[in-house]
Amino acid sequence: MTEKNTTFPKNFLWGGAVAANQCEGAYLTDGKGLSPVDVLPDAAHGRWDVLANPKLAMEKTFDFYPSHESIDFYHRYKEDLALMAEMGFKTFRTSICWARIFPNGDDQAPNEAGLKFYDDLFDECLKHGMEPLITINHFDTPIALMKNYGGWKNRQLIDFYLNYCDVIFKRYKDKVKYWLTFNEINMLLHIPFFGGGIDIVGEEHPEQIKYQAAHHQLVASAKATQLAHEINPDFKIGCMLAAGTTYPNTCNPKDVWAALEADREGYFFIDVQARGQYPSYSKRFFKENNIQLELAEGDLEVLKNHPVDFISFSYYSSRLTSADPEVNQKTEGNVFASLKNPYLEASEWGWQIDPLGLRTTMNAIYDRYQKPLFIVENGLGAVDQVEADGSINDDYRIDYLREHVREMGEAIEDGVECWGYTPWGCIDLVSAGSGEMKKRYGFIYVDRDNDGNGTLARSKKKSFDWYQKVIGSNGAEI
Ligand code: BGP
Repeated sequence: MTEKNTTFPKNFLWGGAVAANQCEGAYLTDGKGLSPVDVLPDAAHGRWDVLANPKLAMEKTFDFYPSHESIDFYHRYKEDLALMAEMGFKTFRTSICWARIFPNGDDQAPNEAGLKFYDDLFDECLKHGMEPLITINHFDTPIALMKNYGGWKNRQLIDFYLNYCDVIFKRYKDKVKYWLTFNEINMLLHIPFFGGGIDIVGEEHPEQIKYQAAHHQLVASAKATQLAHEINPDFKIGCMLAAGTTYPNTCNPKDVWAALEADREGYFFIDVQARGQYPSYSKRFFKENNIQLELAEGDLEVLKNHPVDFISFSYYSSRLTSADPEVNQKTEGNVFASLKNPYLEASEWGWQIDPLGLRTTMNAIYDRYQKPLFIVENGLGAVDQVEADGSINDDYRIDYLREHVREMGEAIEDGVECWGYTPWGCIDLVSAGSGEMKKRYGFIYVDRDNDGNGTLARSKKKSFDWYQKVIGSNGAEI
């Protein structure tokens, strides 16, 4: 089915997104240090146990580490970027792996081989006319910084991060314009090992530790924004939120209030990054939860003076909550607790599908901050079937994306300024949550299974042609 849709701005940045830690593989190549995913098994070998208790990763050797080879993007990126260019990508989102540049995080000098890899990668993007959109830290704080410093709960991480930023901003000054300081910064509260290289097991007051770590990241983000603008005033620096509006379970005012509070958990971060100060509600929240932030001199000033240029976010689903704890026990889906919404279908992994929720989320964020948006993740994780003739007919993925593109267009018609759209996992890669290969998001299929078998050959899915048409018509044909 082809429909007309003419709302997208002329220079709209259509593209796709991946992250170093989920696609590169080559986990010890060219002097790379260990990253969190390198010590995590897949779901079948206890991934969630390790995520909940990172000490297990330090003590135990697991049978299978999907990220060690992943889809070997490190060696195959030229072929992959050529396919993305064939789809017409205007932008390509990936991340720099911190441990490729500073293997221990606190090294005196950066690792030249790591820097060279990203030079080549960005050159290749530019050769194809794709603007690199780069996440500085995508669940990727070097393991050594966790072991030796306790991760982001330690204020020293701010300096290590800024040192890393200084090196990459200067090195890629003329190649990369769009930067995101931390992937899904609010995920720090839910998966502290991924979000901050933090182990909170056995801690007396985990909330205190998490919010202190959050403060360190927020200060690091503001200082990085300052540094970036000093190095190149044309740089555009964004924050990145795991977004998705929360609906109240009923029109009971208590449920409505619960939904507002649930959304504030994520907005908390963006309020600081976009408005430059801790939100008014944080004072009460900190008091009631007995959280006392340790601030250094100048912290509040730096937050105030260096807000981000734009707001990026991932959107997979809306959420549903209730004020009644008994009802809320029946949560399901993603790492974010959500009740089952009877009006929505769900993916095989229980992620509820809500295209209109994207329009609502875009409007809510834009109304709140009045800064340009960038949708840097969206998509459907599904099991794909390769037919005897090699074709992959992922109509379910096309349906998902079509409806989301349609609603994104509606939001733009509503007046929301949106710079671009990069669906997640544009090429199949290792899932962050489950560590599996079988949860696929791509337009490009990769021949590799959950056990690490397969040739790693790439092939086009049906959605490849669909997305090519969407980009070619600037969203007019969906
Ligand atoms: C986001 C992450 C990504 C990505 C995506 C899909 O939270 O930023 O890294 O993986 O979710 O999640 P999953 O891989 O668990 O399906």
